[in-house]
Amino acid sequence: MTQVRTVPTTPFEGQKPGTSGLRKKVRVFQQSGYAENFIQSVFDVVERPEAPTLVLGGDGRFYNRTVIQQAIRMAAANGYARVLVGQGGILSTPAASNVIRKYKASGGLILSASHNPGGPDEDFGIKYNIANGGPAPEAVTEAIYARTTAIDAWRTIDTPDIDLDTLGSVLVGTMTVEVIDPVADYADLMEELFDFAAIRAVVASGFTMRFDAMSAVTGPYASAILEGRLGFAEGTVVNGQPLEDFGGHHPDPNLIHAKDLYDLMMGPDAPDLGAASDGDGDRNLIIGRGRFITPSDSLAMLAANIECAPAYRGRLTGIARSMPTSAAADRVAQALGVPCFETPTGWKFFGNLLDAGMVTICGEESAGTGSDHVREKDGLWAVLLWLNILAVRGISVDQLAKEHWARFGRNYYARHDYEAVNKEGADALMAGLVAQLPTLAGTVLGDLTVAAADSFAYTDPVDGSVSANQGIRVLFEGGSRVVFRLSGTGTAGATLRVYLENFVPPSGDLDADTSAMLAAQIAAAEAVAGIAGHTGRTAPDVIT
Ligand code: VG1
Ligand code: CO
Repeated sequence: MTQVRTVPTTPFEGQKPGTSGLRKKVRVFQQSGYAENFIQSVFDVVERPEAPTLVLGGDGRFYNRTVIQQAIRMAAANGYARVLVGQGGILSTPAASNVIRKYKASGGLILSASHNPGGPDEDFGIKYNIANGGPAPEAVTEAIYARTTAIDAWRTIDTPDIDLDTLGSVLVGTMTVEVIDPVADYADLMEELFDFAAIRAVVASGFTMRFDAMSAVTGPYASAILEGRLGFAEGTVVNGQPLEDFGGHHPDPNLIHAKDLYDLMMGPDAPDLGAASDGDGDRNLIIGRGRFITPSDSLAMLAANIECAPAYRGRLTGIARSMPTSAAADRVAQALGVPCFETPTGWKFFGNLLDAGMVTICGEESAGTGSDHVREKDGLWAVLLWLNILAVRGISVDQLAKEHWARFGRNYYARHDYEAVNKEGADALMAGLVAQLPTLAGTVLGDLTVAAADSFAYTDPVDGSVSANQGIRVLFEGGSRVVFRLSGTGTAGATLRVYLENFVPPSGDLDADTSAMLAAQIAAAEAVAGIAGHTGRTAPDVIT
């Protein structure tokens, strides 16, 4: 048997997983032993049965292959019986979640920094998912972090890199490594969930779309499903080749980084549907001809129409949304007579609700939507559900949106991001808000009066665990609100997110300009938080 080699090490500071795994600059990960310390810490603390299987894959960004090869050697030295790795080291985040569940793996390592840019000077990340296919819950990430602060050795075996590009099995020590097709299982799952025949029929009768894969991981998935199985014309998928640096762009599907798509959809040559996904394939952007759909609205509209999709017919048990996500979904839940849960930001908080069958569909304002088919948000899934609904109902995105608002009212919504600001300033801003909390109710800020304000804390209804300090909520009389949070995925300084929401009932103006509808909330946010003073910024970097 191949000899296990134990390599002495000392802890690195700051190996604390954030909203979604450990994310750092590539240069940080390239320090000798950095990735190894973290991976060994995972292996040291996570639950594993006898002869466990590990799933391994990533979004194809720079440094992906290096860490995959090292993780295979370390898995062999740490008692894994089998590793399933995506061909070329590729697995989108939702596809990895599916593979973990389908092949009953004990967990998986997903190598991605998601929507963060890639390349030698940009970002890398490692995330561990548990046996249900979902992101490790906080108790597990905290145990991993604690282990990183005390680690003194990692284990490996000395064996050359395996061929990641050829499908099939090889032995690494006594462990089997199977290089699997990253797309096939996922595409099969999508075909089980949705009415592909109905979609094929509208495509054949002239329905068109553009899917921008942003040179990230969804290219091969989108090509196989949209052009391959559904019959969309060749060229429907653009930027479909995964690149190590995403072509120098941020693989973040929003109106800034997917501006070409947005411009196309607002212009005279717009296809029926425009969509995009992020670095690791778990986010989605939906734009109809002349009509952008906010992710919060998308969740509500998908939930309201989920009966159109065969796999969901008659089985919507509940809806969950992250706290900063608009309350549009709450109104749908109420109308359908199912509960709506409000969780902290990050997909890991949906896992228990999904496992317990308490919710069927979940979403976040950050362009994440998903269901109980896997335990991650799923970009292409959301696009396919939209296609399924449009095909079955025979209406446009714009018509569907207008009909939805006429029934439920409209939650005008925007998020303002102040990126890479000074950390001390951002912390001071948040501390200033916390200090004001006891006296904010009743305060008049311009046209608005504060009804209540708090620091959001969540008690998981399944296991009772409590997560405090999940963002500051300022709720105004009349139902509008402002939420403040610091990002847990950034790798430089701090990123302040300000979430703005204003509800208009069906009798109100349903087709107004979003920034005009949020002007009072924007002014109130500045007045209460002193954003310019604390960050030195007079305008956000990104508005989504
Ligand atoms: C952001 C989003 C959050 C999302 C997370 C991971 O986190 O706000 O909703 O779950 O990214 O998404 P934060 O802490 O930066 O606000 V992904 O697609 O980057 O894995
Ligand atoms: Co992502």
